[in-house]
Amino acid sequence: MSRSRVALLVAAVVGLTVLTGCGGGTAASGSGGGGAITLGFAQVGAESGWRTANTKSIQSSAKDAGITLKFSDAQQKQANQIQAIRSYIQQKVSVIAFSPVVETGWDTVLKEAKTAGIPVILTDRAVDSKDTTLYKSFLGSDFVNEGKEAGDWVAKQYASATGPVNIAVLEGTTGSAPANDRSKGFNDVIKADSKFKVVASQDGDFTRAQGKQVMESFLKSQSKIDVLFAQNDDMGLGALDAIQAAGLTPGKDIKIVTVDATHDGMQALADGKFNYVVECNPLLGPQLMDLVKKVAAGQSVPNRILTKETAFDQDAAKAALPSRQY
Ligand code: GZL
Repeated sequence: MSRSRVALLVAAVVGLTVLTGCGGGTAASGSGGGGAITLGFAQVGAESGWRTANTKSIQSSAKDAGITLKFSDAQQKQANQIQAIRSYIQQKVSVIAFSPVVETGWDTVLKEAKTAGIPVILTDRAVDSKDTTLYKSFLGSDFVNEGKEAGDWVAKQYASATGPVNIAVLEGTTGSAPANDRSKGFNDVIKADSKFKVVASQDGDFTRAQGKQVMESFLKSQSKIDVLFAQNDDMGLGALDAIQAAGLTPGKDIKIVTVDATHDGMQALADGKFNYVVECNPLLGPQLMDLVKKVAAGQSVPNRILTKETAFDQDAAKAALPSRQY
């Protein structure tokens, strides 16, 4: 073979190596080949301080992880979340993640994602699908334990009371995992002692406006409320307005226990308007992005990852507030 043909052959081999080496190959959109990852995230909405912190965590973590984020706000409507998931399937994203606004009604769209070969990760809230192959993992809190913590605090506060102790409950969004499970955890504790009477319980949709409106109706219909269990800070903060408008002192005339530990909730606790707050950590972004990378690379991941959380009384809130991230 002539020198010039050998030179051409060598150049062609080197060129091919350089192309393959620097490009890392043309990975499929699933990024199994280590290419860019695109995450489609269908968020519940923007209903509360917790949700705002959760969204910020997801958006900033995706950026830090070099993951391209497609993000949608469903305004707390399941149909919008399903529509967003379908659009992510059509766009052939690498991974889909979402916080299901309610527990039921997901099997069909999750089967569509599975058929399309797009892995799904649940964050924050769970689904009631019996087929656990429809999603790779659940990352979030133990809502039953959060409800139990709130119930345990009430039981401790009124251990020496003879009762009746009248309790009002501002429930989260009907059908949502946090509402279902916080109610279960709370009721499992208080049903053990007949002095505890749930005299009013209603959906406040996790928002301040609804929390205020429902608390106003409770105060009109109930002659005596000793304790308010608000299943998130925002409904509790809305209830404060109603309680004060009725000439009552929150934290004293009506003891208030909530869940989330957002900044405004912790401030109300430090100010003595709330009495106890159970933490529910919204900062799921970093853990979610680690999961997305592993799932995109076809690695196996735990099917349930629970976040670490605590609870605060008024003194603990005063100490913790300066260093809180949300
Ligand atoms: C809990 C989350 C709940 C929060 C509310 O993980 O789903 O939804 O407790 C939020 O504040 O609206």
